[in-house]
Amino acid sequence: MKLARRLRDDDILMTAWSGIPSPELCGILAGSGYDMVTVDMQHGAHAEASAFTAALQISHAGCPAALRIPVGRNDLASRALDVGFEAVIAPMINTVADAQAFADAMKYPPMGERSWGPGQALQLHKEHTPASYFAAANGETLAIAMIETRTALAALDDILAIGGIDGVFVGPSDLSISWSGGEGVEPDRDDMRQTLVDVAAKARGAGKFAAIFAVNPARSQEFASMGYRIIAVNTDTATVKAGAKAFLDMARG
Ligand code: 3PY
Ligand code: MG
Repeated sequence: MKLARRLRDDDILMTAWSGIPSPELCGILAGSGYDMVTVDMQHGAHAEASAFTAALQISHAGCPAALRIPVGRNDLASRALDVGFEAVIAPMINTVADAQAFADAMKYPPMGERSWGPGQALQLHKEHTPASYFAAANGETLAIAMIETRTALAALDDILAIGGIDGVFVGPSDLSISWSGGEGVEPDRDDMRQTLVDVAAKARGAGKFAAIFAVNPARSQEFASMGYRIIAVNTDTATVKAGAKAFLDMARG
């Protein structure tokens, strides 16, 4: 599967972020030059039907698909892999126990407790027989734990030490809420910058990768130079609005 290979090659992947529950729009984003498309069931409006159909549209456009599950929905993490998503992003992983439960849902024994049934995944990833999928899945499908509170930062080393966790994903908006003790949302706070550098370095030191959400797409190269390997370039809603504004500005002269 593509995503794990590209991360092993140390590529920098820009992901689209889909909250509008349209599989067709996901297919359009997948064909627009992004390296991957992430479907968001935490804050996005996707239900299972739109998310699972989006996995087909994204894959048919030749792009890897990731799913962000709602908080604690590890049952959906396993299903996401069964329908062909290559990665699952779990929000609000604050403790080693949170991370271990997520990893267990994502990995087949002996590493974890994932149950067998990758029906649609085998349709999408035709390079695999059932036997080769079973042998490869723990290495090729990615469990990504979101680090977005001070509690999670304190547990980061232990979360990174879990075999079934492949990478960590910084959510700077939630982190800024926790950082400020609930004073407000300020994802681009200067005083979080060194912590962002440290998270990427710790992930690499543990042989894992780091990802981050760029509310401001102009910060993407800065995040890449810190060592982040997956960068979410704002949301589909922001993307559509920016495109509409650019076209209208052009049309109105
Ligand atoms: C955050 O910044 O909190 C996120 O979850 C990004 O999606
Ligand atoms: Mg968040």
